[in-house]
Amino acid sequence: MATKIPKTTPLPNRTGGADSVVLERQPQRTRPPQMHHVVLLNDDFTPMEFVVLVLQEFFNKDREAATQIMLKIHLEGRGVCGVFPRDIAATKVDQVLDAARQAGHPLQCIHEPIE
Ligand code: TYC
Repeated sequence: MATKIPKTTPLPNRTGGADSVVLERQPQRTRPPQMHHVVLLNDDFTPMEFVVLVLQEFFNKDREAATQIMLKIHLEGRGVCGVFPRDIAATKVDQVLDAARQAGHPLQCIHEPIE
């Protein structure tokens, strides 16, 4: 009768022994998505009320916060409306520009990577 030779398949969780295997930690390969600011720019023609409505509709601001942001843009030239991954930021920009053009306002909106 043949003698059975025990199988010694190297397993990651074996400890010790000449045929034991040590797995090295792999460096992290995925990075969190780069975030973008969506920024509204001031102009002399878009009504303040329209900007407030845009901030409420597309950036989920309450009326108070929307008014503060609108005034900051009016006084400083630009203001951040929200922070999103790039694709969502691009969609927000499209939504704002579509709404502004439909209403006949020259409002400008951009997105830019943070840092
Ligand atoms: N400056 C505009 C006005 O006086 C108001 C305004 C605010 C326009 C913010 C654009 O992103 C803007 N009617």
